[in-house]
Amino acid sequence: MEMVVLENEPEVLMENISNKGNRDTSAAPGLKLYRCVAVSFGLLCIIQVALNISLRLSLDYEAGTKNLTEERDELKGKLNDYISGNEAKIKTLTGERDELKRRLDVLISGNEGKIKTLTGERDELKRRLDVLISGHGAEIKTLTGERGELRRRLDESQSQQNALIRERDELKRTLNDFDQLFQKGWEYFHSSFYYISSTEKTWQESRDDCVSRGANLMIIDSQEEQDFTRRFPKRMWIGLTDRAQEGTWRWVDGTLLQRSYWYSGEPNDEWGEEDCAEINYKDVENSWNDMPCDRQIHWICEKKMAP
Ligand code: 2F8
Ligand code: CA
Repeated sequence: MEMVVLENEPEVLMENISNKGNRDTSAAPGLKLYRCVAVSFGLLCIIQVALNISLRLSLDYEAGTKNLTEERDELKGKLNDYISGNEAKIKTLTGERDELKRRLDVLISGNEGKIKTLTGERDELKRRLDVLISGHGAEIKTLTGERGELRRRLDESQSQQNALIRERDELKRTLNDFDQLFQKGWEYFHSSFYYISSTEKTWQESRDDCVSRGANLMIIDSQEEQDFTRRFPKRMWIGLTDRAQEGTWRWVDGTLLQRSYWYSGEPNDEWGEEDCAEINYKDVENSWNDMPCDRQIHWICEKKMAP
């Protein structure tokens, strides 16, 4: 019977191929057998692979476990070596600790009474202080207020004292300045110092000299100052000029001339070249004259002091 099947197999196969996938298995028992063999072979392969993997894993695990065990044993050995090498030290330290504990206990038990007494005294003092504070609340409040007021007044007088010190120092400096100027021959009048030269220079040179002395040529802006100039019987340059613009007279600080004291007929700009002002006619109140700036005469400087 089987022989018949095998003999017919090529024909069956051909028939199956010509049927192009016809699922009627009853018509191809040989194909069924092939399939069984193929499936079994495949399963065997899978089982083989699974066996290989599990064998590999088992070997790795064993090796890992072995390593860990070896490491643990090595560490144990090292720890034992360390302990045996430091045993004496550990023993000494433990002994010392126990001795200290014992002495502390003795100390505490020997001073228990003292500690109790001190605690009691402290509590009593606290209690008495509380009684004192509560009994004198108003008094304490008043005293605190007074202390605050005294502090405030103290601060106030301190700052007043500081201000006085500053003022004193400023006055000292001023006094020193005054002293120096008097010694150098300056005259004091109405919050200004005046210097009357003993030599003669042009208007510009005179002005430069005043500046080098920390001053400038005199600016006359009051009747009193004009009268003051008459004390000096000299022809003197003052700080007035119309050099910048003919006919517009300005003081050396840049201000325009307001009240003037020109002598009668002045300023006349004689020869068209008189651009600087002098005190000339000392016998009269209106004593000013315009003069060529390059003429050499005396001059008067003014240094204003703080009023
Ligand atoms: O008469 C006034 C006249 O006198 C002199 O000139 C002759 C003055 N000049 C000099 O002193 C250089 C003028 O300024 C003055 O106006
Ligand atoms: Ca003149």
